[in-house]
Order: sequence, then C-alpha cells, then structure tokens
Amino acid sequence: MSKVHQQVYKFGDKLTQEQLDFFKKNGILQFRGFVDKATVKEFLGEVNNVQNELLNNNIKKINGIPLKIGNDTNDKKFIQRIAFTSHYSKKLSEFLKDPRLAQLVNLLEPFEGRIGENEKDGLVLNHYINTSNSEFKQLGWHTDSPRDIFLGSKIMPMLNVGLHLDDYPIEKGGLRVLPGTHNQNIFGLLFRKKYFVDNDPDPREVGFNIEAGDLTVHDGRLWHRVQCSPFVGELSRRRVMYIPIVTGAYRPKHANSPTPFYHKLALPRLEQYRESLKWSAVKARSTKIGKSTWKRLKESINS
Ligand SMILES: O=C(O)CCC(=O)C(=O)O
Ligand SMILES: [Fe+2]
Repeated sequence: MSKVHQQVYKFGDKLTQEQLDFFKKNGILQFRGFVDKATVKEFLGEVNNVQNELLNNNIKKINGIPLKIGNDTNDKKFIQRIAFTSHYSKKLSEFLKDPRLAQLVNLLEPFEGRIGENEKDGLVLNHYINTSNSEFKQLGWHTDSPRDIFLGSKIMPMLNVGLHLDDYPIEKGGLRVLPGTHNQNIFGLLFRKKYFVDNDPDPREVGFNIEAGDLTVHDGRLWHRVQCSPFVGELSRRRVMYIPIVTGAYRPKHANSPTPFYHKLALPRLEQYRESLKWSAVKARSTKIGKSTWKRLKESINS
C-alpha cells in the first residue's frame, strides 16, 4: 500500500518559501480546495457540455490530438481524454487566466514559464472509469518529459497542474508519484521504469487523499502513474483536468498540427521504442531511431 503524501498546503496570495523548497525537493505540491465545490460543479457541467458538443459534431481530434472515446456505465459513449478543452469553453478558458495559476510559474525559476493553453495538449480532461470493458482505468509509470524529444525539441522544464474534480482518497486509487525523481539524469528519466506498460506499485511511491477542488502540481520529469481503482463503476469515476505550464520557445498547436507518433502507436510499440533507445543498442548502432531523434536526444543529454 502506498504511503499518503502528507504535506497538503493552502494556496495564499503567493507561493511561500516553504512551498518552493518542498517542490524543489520533491517535485510535487498539493493544495487543498484551490476551487470551491460550487466551482467544481460548474466545471463538471462545462466539461459535460464540451463532451456533448464534440460527440454531436463527430469530432475525433483536436489540433492533431485524438480524443479517447469509451463506454460509460450506462453503455453510452463518452470521452475519456479531451485535449484543448478550454478551446470549447469560455469558463474554462477564463479559469486559465486565474492569477493564482500564473503564480505557479515561480516554481520553474530561473526559467520563464507560461500557461500552455495552446501548446502541448492544452487543458486536458482525463476521465477514468473502471468497468469490465474500460480501456482507460489506469495509466502506467511515466514522466511527461520525453515527449518533447519526439516532438522535435529539447526537454524543457515544465509543470503539469492537475485540478481534481472528484473526491479520491488513496484507497480509491488515483495519482501515485515517486518524490524527488525530477532531480534525475537523462538515464533515470528514460529508463527507471518501462514507460506506460509498468503498472506495479513501487515501495517508494506516495498517493494522495484528494478532495474535489484540490490542485496538484508536478514537475514534468517526475515519475508518476495512475493506480486503477479497486472499485468498479460509478465509485471508480475520476475526473481531473491538467494544465501545462511550459518554458522555452512558443510552440502553439493548430487545426493542421500533425498527430504525435506516440498517439498513433499502441503502448507495447511505444515500449519497443524505449528499448531501442537503450544506450547499448544505440552504441551497437542496431537502433532504429532516426538520426534527427538521436541528435535531439544527445542534445538533451548534453544540456
Ligand atoms: O490523471 C492523472 O492524474 C495523471 C495523468 C497523467 O499523468 C498524464 O496524462 O500524463
Ligand atoms: Fe503524466
């Protein structure tokens, strides 16, 4: 059983030195009640409207990022992952302008951070449910950083900020992280665990007692996963919105943006890709990675 992440903060006017230090050491922060219950309800309504609009218009991708469609408990279609959600909701777009969110860029100093409403996958809505035919009930170990390499840029510091929309005590499953792993070298980042296929609990992992309205902030280089709920159906429902806070050159996505390769591959193929990135394979020149990807990887190692 994973330990509970103990340090739960309240968000004041600005980040305190203690919060900055805690984040530097652990790569994770949790804020209780970042938005109140009425706002949670309002956001759930917005998400529902966005989902209906996307389904009614038969939209399958937003800015190149595929929507993940599943079957809800009533066997009705629903969307389990929506990218750029705020592009379809004025309220959610306004939320991204909350000055308190802008404060979080201080966690990235000395880099200059910004809210990535139009970058990466924008505001992402994840909707997990554990049913017999659910394909989105957990997420294996990963960091959010190597995607940068494949998208043609160096690994740049970034934050993923989660606004949690359901109560999710640790017993229900949910987010698990390995504190401190954001301070690792490129090999730790790439090879500590098998990306996405490893779902095993780690003795050093911590989980969270989440209340709807809580905010979590994790460093993009931190290893994390989502534990499948031991409950099924309604009790397992988990909705969380993620906001990327990014650094480096502005790279907005648009309607004609290509679909990144990792969305096209089945997860086991992604794992094959990881294998081909192994140092020995690279040295033996038996790797199948393209020259440009390898160049970017080397640049990341050297930076
Ligand atoms: O749902 C979560 O809490 C984590 C999601 C996540 O790690 C991701 O989408 O990269
Ligand atoms: Fe992640």
